[in-house]
Amino acid sequence: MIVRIDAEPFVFRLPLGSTALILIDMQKDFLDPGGFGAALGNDVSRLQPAVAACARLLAIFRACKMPVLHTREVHRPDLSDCPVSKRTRGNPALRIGDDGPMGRVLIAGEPGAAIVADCAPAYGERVIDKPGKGAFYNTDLATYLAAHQITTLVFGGVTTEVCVQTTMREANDRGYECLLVEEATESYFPEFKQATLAMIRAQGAIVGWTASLSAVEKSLEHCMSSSTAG
Ligand code: C5J
Repeated sequence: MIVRIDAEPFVFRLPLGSTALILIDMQKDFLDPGGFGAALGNDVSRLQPAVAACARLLAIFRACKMPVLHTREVHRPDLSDCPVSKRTRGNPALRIGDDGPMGRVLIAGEPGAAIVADCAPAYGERVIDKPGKGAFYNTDLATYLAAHQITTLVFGGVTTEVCVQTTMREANDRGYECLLVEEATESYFPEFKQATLAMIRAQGAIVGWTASLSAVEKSLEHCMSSSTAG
């Protein structure tokens, strides 16, 4: 069954049986004070609105019994998967792998690398650890999606113009139909968020679609109530 969502630049067709939600990097290291985002000089409070919206998307997809994936931008403790260029770029207060208030920055297993409580993965939901900005680079995401016959991805997460946009472009190039939920993504730079939304849907959805959370909710209402009934 195909559900139609009121989206930009035109209606998004969401096949119920082959769509997954993918939440990008809803990690303490980006959202909380003391992490990587803050070390780069950003005001992390700007990302907070995405938490409630992503939590709502999670509730919708779980109620519809549709697959949910989460990504985390993390590196191995020995940093063997972190290019020197990534670690040494710029002049952050803390570099990847340094000890910070939430443990070693962007290192797998450290407190800061965890997904924030309101968006925490539920049992059975796939978590993709990724060393890059894009979730397809050096991960088994493509294999997982192919094995589960997923053709369509609904996106939320942070930050809009970095890991969300990079992953959406990677997915688009691989033939996935991609929808970004506007309230479920945030940037440290509001103007970058708006520019990214515009870029994605420009030229007849050259990268994908965007839609409001309420439009997604409205279109999936029926499936939520029929999945939870009885
Ligand atoms: C960044 C991300 N901004 N998840 N990562 O470095 O967007």
